[in-house]
Amino acid sequence: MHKKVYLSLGSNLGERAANLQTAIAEVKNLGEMLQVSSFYETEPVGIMAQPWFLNCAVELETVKMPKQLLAGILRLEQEMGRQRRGDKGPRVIDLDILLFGNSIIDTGGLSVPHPAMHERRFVLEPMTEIAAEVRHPVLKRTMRELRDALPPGQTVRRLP
Ligand code: PH2
Ligand code: MG
Ligand code: MG
Repeated sequence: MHKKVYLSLGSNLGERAANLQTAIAEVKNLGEMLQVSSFYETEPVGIMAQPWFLNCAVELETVKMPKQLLAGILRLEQEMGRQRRGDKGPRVIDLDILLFGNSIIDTGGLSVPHPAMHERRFVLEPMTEIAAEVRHPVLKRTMRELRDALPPGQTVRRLP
């Protein structure tokens, strides 16, 4: 079965835009890329004392199962030199599964929808750009509604 999947991509180490471009090119091996958002320069959320991120979101159509897709993503992060130190510090590349069709998944190592996506402007701005009317399967709100409901803060600037 073909499923529509949304991923969030982020980088705040090295050549951030080139890192996103490399990851986008590699994600094309995991399915058919349907949409890529603009890149956004975003204030760090969580640990503030780290460089600003570039973030984007992509829409992918895939026949992979969620765990297979996750394995492909983790392999790509490793190939791009991601150091996992068990923290939320700076990273060359981070790819997160936001939505996997309408699936609700909560198994060891994979939670979909991404448990924090509805709180993050760096996710919801690019998602509103490419998937404004797509509905969160748990919260039953669209990406635009979730974005509009965010409290002020979390600076996000769309790059030209
Ligand atoms: N990722 C995090 C934690 N904080 N902040 C921004 N702006 N962008 C991110 O991608 C990001 C973050 C954990 O993965
Ligand atoms: Mg993340
Ligand atoms: Mg991640």
